[in-house]
Amino acid sequence: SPGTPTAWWRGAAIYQVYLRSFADGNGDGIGDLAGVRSRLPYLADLGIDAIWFCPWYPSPMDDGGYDVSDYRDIDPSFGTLEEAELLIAEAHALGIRIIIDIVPNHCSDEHPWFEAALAAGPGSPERQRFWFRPGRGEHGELPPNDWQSRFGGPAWTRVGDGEWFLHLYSSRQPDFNWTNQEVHAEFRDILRFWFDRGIDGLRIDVADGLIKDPQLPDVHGVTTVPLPFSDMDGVHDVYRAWREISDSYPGERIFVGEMWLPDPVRFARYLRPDELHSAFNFDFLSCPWDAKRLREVIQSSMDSHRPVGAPPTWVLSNHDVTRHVTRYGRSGDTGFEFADRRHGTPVDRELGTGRARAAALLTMALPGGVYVYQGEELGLWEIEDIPDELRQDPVFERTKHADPGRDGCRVPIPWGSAAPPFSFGTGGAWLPQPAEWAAYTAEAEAADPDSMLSLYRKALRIRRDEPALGDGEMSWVVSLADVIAFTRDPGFTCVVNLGPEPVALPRHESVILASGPMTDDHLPPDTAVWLRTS
Ligand code: TEU
Ligand code: CA
Repeated sequence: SPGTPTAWWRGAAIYQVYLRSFADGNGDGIGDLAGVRSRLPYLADLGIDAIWFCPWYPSPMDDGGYDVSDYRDIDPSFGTLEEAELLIAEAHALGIRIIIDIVPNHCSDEHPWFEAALAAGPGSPERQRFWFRPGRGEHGELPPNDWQSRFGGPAWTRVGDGEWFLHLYSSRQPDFNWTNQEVHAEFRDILRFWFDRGIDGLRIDVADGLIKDPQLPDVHGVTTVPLPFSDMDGVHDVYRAWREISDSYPGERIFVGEMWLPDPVRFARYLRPDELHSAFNFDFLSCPWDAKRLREVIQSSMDSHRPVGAPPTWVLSNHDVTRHVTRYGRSGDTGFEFADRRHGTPVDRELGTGRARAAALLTMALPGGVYVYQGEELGLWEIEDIPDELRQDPVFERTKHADPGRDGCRVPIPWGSAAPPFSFGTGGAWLPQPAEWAAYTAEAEAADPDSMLSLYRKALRIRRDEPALGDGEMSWVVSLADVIAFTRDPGFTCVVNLGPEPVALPRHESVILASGPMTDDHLPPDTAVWLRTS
């Protein structure tokens, strides 16, 4: 079923924890489960409904844990399985649900299956769990096809015996072969393993991946759909089988898909009642701060989700993209593009912060669920001046430094104190934090009623108690071209001014919350307001 109308996830505020950057409990400079457990009261206080953990499994950490070597355990740098179970119980006691990441498209080159495949050699059943192929060219010295890794360079790497294996991401992330039934059975068992441990949902990494056209045809540089490695029909069979498993557990255990698909109708096919419950809507990540464009992406999400009965979700930032304070503070166009992180383009941080505050109220007022990426509630910005030798993201190396990678949005969270590591832990932080963060620690912001943290706390709590917000419908209010205005029933209006001049507020009974100061019933530029209307 698509869930009862009141199912918890339909309007949930879900907080994303990038574990190694969240809080360090043992002083080794890397975030861990002990750190999260110590900060659960902070998260409960923030007013979120669930936490989504980026991968916490054993991993050589070539791609921050998205290279999994054991799907049934916890990386020792993060803690133990027992600790994860304690964390799940403690979160539940605070009314917080737990979603974990699952990475079914690929594993680590240190996964026992891949090690076995290397040892067993060409033609072995072990190799058939992955995509091993002979190369092209006279001596097999060329990759089997022209597919490119999403981290740059060919999607194939050659092994000692001359065969090549496929990896859509780094060469340390071999792609599973989902034509092999052992892969299907293995993942179904992994799902049960974690549902049995009490998790409330799974975020599916590269959910449009998994299935490849077994002919492995060249794409000749085409990057638009349909592609032989994305959004193939067979992937829906996988999720129908997975949904039977989640539905067999009590409570609403959910799947959240990560699909980067340009076509909203094909996107919504994953959200059918017997497949995934929900998926990340990434439209805001590439949409400039422009009323017309934002209205269009909002409308298109509403239109594509309605026929399948799934609520949309709203995402402003995550661990893969430039933080939105920075995106919105870029001069000129404020769109975002992966391949063009535009480090060095001037950023007006005050402007970006004001817009980020308004965007928070906008997304939290829209129908459906909302994601909060750790640190966005503190108004953190992208750290662009990380020295090259400290950068960790494989994107940086694979693109030969053309793309600085994603470290700038993964800098460890400042919790308190006046100097790095800002109580992230007692032993430093795995990426350098800027001195300016002294004014952006959770502790400093908690004491300031005008801080981003105070805004998020108020907004998330109002959102949780306000019957008009979360799942449901909205109606646009006809307004000025630079203004976004809509109502939610009963009696709630959200207005966002994206233009250069203050605008008069519509008729209202009271102001519930504003993202910045207002003057004489006028909404200043780059400001949002929630109104009680009748
Ligand atoms: O990302 C999927 C993805 O295709 C992009 O978000 C990718 O990170 C980007 O193209 C790189 O510049 C997911 C995870 O969110 C990401 O962190 C992982 O690196 C990736 O899968 C591989 O597991
Ligand atoms: Ca640690």
